[in-house]
Amino acid sequence: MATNRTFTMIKPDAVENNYIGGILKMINEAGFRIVAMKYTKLSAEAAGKFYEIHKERPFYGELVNYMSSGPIVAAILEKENAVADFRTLIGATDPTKADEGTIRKIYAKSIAANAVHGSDSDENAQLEGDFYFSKLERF
Ligand code: IDP
Ligand code: MG
Repeated sequence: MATNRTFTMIKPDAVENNYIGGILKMINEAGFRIVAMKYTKLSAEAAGKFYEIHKERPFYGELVNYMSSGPIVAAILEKENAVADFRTLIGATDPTKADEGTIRKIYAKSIAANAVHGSDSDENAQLEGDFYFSKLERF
């Protein structure tokens, strides 16, 4: 059954390019409510742990380096059908293949530096939210 929450990160390239405001505006205008949010930076160790499911993929090292290269914004978002609707809002992993009007089409630089993360399942949304936020940090 679909839950009503997903997890996102605004990635280092988008933070560096001052796109936090633009991306949050798109998220709010698409009807997502912010449940939890923080501006933080992943250590290489934490990024490695967060992306452990991709450990065997050829780009894992590059991904861990990149995700620990600068600050990010992490957030839990709420909306009906949150996981699927957020994946639609962000667009394809590769911004050259992302639909017009999606966050990645507008803000992403490359397949690696692709502006935002979005959970791919309810189960991962729960795990990823728990990675960053305690119960007291959710509203
Ligand atoms: P997703 O973020 O659209 O769910 P995943 O396949 O889960 O895409 O990959 C996780 C992240 O790994 C991507 O968002 C991107 O930053 C990075 N990534 C995916 N494929 C490649 C690639 O072919 N080269 C470099 N980085 C990649
Ligand atoms: Mg993914």
